[in-house]
Amino acid sequence: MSESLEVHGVEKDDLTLPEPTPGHFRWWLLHHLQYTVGTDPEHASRFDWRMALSHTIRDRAMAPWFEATRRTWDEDRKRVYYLSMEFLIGRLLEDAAINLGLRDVAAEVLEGLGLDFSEIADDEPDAALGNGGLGRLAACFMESMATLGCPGYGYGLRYEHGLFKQGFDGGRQVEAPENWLVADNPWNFTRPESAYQVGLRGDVVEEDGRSVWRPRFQVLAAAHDTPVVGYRGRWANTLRLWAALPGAELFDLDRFNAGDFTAAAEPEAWARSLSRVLYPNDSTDRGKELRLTQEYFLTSASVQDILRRYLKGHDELRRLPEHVAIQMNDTHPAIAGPELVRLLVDEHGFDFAAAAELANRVLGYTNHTLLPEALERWSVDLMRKVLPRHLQIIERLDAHEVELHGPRPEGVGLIEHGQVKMGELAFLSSHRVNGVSALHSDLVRTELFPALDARHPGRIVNITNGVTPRRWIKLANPPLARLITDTIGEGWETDLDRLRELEGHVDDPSFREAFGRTKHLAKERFAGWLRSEHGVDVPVGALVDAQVKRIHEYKRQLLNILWTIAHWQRIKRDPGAGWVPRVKVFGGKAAPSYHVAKDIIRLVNDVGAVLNDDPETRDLLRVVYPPNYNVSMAEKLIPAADLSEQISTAGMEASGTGNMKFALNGALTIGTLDGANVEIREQVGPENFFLFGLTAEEVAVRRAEPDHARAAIEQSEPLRDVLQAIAEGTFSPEDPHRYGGLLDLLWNSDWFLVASDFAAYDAAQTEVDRVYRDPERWQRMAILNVARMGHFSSDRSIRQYMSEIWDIVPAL
Ligand code: 26V
Repeated sequence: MSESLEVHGVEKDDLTLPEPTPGHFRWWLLHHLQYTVGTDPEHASRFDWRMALSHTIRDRAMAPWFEATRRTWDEDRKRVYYLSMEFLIGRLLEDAAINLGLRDVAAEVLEGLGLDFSEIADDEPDAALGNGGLGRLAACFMESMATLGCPGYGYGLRYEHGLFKQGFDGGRQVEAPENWLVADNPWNFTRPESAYQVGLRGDVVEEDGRSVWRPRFQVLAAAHDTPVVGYRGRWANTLRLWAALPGAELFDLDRFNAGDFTAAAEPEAWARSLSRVLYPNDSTDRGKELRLTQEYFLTSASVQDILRRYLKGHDELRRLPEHVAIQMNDTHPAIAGPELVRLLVDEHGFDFAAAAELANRVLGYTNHTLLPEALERWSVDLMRKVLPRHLQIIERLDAHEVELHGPRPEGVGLIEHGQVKMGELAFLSSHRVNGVSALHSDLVRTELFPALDARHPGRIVNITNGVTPRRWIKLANPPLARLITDTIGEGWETDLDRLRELEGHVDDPSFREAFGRTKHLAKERFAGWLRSEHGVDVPVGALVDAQVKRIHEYKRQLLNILWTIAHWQRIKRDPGAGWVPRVKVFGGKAAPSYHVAKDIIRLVNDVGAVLNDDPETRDLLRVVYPPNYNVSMAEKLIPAADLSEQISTAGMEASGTGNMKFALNGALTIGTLDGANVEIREQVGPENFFLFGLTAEEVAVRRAEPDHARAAIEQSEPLRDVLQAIAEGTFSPEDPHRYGGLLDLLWNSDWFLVASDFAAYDAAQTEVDRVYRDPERWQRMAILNVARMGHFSSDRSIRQYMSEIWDIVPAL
């Protein structure tokens, strides 16, 4: 750790940049191109220009960044620390440019140089440091905290390889490593002065009646910071990502000198592996030592950093909760409870009960899933091997809870069947536990933690997710953003409830025409991208129907593609029946070891190949599945969509956030009563939402009925025809039994109730077509969706976290 040096005579004004007029911006850009990037304008590549542009914009983030840090110190403000294994931030350049108010001047200056802003921005790799919803939520939250002036730090891992790149080979998913860091990352600030030792393994010895952990290895956590600027550039927070480096003792110089280079490098490679790659599973992953070690590495480095920062300004750790809130994004950092207790007891002389109480007042836990296979459990043996001291503390915490609250029923403890249950640990370690939509929070209370809820009433609260309107309207959909500003004035970007004012314009013909144009522009842009990037043409003017998200049985992409087949069969039977032309867009990755999900991907591609090639139907129905769905693809697709598929089995999708992005951009939802769909429907009005399917309660009842799948299939002729076509090899003529496994699941178990919901889904889709044939009506519904989605701004979510969990007031 290196101390800062004393300097004299530096005034605040010494750091002030001139107003970003086009003239100055141009000068600055050319300056960076030559003196930072080291190229001259005649030879600069797209990459060089992107670097120069990023530096030019990044410079403007420094003033708010320093200012926010200074104010937080000077005013001794409480800070929140958001611990997350994932931050799915996507590209940063345009986002920063918009928030700093530099997007237009940058575009103008570039144009003067014969360059195009979007082309340069498109050169940036998408930082895919997350799997899906949980990671993207963390990114939206970081942006909202900065916009509201909530002093906050995101803590995560600096994965060398983000989520794998998805390709298709004969319709099958193939995975390739992702390499976002090979080129320079202009948003990174390496902080060599902030590095921590993270101990692993070893044993615990008793010394003078105290437990002392003697770790066998030390891995070094090195900080890499990215500024996160809020809208209008008034505040910036830090996203701090840890890279794992070998501690000095891990390099065996003697061995190296003896010529055994490979063996000497082995422990080093092991240390670096902790931040090498993001785990690509988004549900099942148990008993993997590397994963547990990664989780502890993130948590320990972060908690050490938090305490160091606190102790720089305070000496009384007992008052930690007045100054520090730590939010655990799912159970992945749930070792934070034991880690904080360990540091307080072993290094700061606290007694156990006081440490446990303090930790509880600091920590909060957000649950993002009820799927049993996604609830983390680690074997006691593994825990003993990797984190022996933490295992002791977990056992103490478990006993301590009984001391405080009395004996408890079977199945409530932290350790069961030789496994440590991280959900229960996170629950007991936290003063607040939150679900991410109203329905989900109810289920957390009644299904997941009923006994703990009874012992700790009031601990579970709901905070419905949200998304940032800066990225998901302003950046992704500039024509819509402009129309909104032209109609209701500025300010809606940070006060999204103001979108309601659009309702007054819903019958205004000129507004409606302009609204229609924004959708049309977005569709053209998306179609252009499909053509240039993927070489596929789609019919213009067709209804764009999209389902993009991780491929999971519970999300029911299978239901969507089965219906697509049924629709195709109907068109073929009566091609002249006035069908609404549709483009079915699929997007999403499957975990590499999730075989059923991979079969579904292949089926979608196989079906697409046949349908898109059918001259009778191709103008009326098309299936597209561009590979490698990521944040940047979402930014292009979502504004273009007419219909948003949110069709999970009720009770299984915790919230969804894609559902919010689509509705905010004027897509209508076809969906079940699941996750935040319930609240979206309430907000936009049931008449502006295509609802279908069993409710969560009905799902439970239906599942218990023997042979429910077979019964449902036998009742639906269209579904039978679809299954028969698949079984006959219509979509895999060279391999007719390819989908035998999927069909068997459908007929004989159908846990996700695809068959039971098929008829209702079919009816809802028929209704979609009926309404779409009346463009006035459709458009009215779309406008009302936009106007009534203000509730789902992540600013609202963050304000709720601040008041209901963190006890922090915004600085702005
Ligand atoms: C679990 C695991 C398990 C081991 C390997 C890596 C890994 C990565 C992520 C997860 C958690 C998946 C939970 C998740 O992403 N939940 C989603 O959270 C969204 C934000 O709250 C919510 O909108 C989605 O409905 C929910 O599925």
